Parts: sequence; structure tokens; C-alpha cells
Amino acid sequence: ASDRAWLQEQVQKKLSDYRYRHCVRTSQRAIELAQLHHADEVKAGVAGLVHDYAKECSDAEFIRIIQQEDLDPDLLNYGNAIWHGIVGAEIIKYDLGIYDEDILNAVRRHTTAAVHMTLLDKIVFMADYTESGRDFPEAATARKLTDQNLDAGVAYQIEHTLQHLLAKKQQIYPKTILSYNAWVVQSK
Ligand code: DGI
Ligand code: FE
Ligand code: FE
Ligand code: FE
Repeated sequence: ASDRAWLQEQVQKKLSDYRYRHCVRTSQRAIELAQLHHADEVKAGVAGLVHDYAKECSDAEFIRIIQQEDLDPDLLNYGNAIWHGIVGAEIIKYDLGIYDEDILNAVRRHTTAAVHMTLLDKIVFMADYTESGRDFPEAATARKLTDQNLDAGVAYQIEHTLQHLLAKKQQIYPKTILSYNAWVVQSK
């Protein structure tokens, strides 16, 4: 069930074309970062490919899974931005038969980051932010930083994403704040 061609076909069927292409680019960037930072290239490629697999699922489906799988009920106070990774990992298990907890955790942590992140978590988090299609002003700086120093890239993304959310008066998930405190405040 982790055959690359089969997996890519499942992701393509599940997503709109533009998001499917984002997933393929994230997978390519994750493999590149795995080579650069000596991580498992196969796991990085798979995690990058599937990281947004659940992004186009309905709210009703996420809510049903949060309840059925006894996930943290506080999740119900958030929305797709938070659900597609954390709850999406459960959908990836059912649909794609991926049970590797390294891959699932990288998917779970790809939006909010986390206080403690594995090498694979960091690679998928930064691949999503620095894949070749990203054209926001911070992307070029983030790419350079991430190639040189993965942890510096993680801190950079966390800081800029939080700034962006605050500027739009968006609801902040508690784990996002904890990540900020751990990665940005303490490494000042
Ligand atoms: O799924 P992608 O768009 O490729 O990227 P992502 O999963 O890293 O982020 C999805 C969105 O979620 C992005 O606009 C940033 C936003 N986000 C990250 N942390 C939080 C958040 N949104 C809210 N409301 N609260 C957060 O804590
Ligand atoms: Fe995402
Ligand atoms: Fe991300
Ligand atoms: Fe993404």
C-alpha cells in the first residue's frame, strides 16, 4: 500500500489538480531536504506526497472522525486548517493503509509544528513552506535558510505564519502558540 505510483494516483483522485501538484512538489522538496539533512528519503517523499491528502474533506467527515476516534474534543473548536493534518492522519490510515507513525506524525505536525519535532517532521514542515510553487515574499529567504540550517527554517516559518495569522485576526490553535514559544522565543 506504500507503492509510490499507486499512492500518487490515490492523492491525485482525492484532490483538485492545483493541490495535487502542490503535494507532488512538496514531496520533491522533502526528498531534496532529506538528502541535504541526512533523513530517510523514502519516508520524506511519502509524507510530503500525502501531507494534504485530507485538505478537501468535508467538515462533517472531520467532526465524525474526531468523535469516533476519541481525538481531543477541543479540536471541534477549530476548522479545516487545523483538522486536515491532525485528523487527516487518521484518514490517511484508512484510505492509504499508511501506519508508519513517523510519517503520520509528520502529517499531524505539518501545519502547527510542535515543541518536539523529529527530523522528518521538520523536513515535511519546511518542504510544505518552501516547495518550488510557493511565491509569497518569505519563500526565497525560507528556502536559503532551510537548506543551510533546518531548525532556523522551522523557527522562521513559525514566526512568519503566526504574524500572518495575527494580522488577519485568525484563531490561533494552542499548539501553534506552544511551537512559537519553543522555537522562536527561546532561540532569540
Ligand atoms: O495546507 P497548506 O495550505 O499547504 O499549508 P499548512 O497546512 O501549513 O497551513 C494551512 C493554513 O493553516 C495556513 O494558512 C496557515 C494556517 N495555520 C497555521 N497555524 C494555524 C493556522 N490557522 C489557524 N486558524 N490557526 C493556527 O493556529
Ligand atoms: Fe497543509
Ligand atoms: Fe505547513
Ligand atoms: Fe501543504
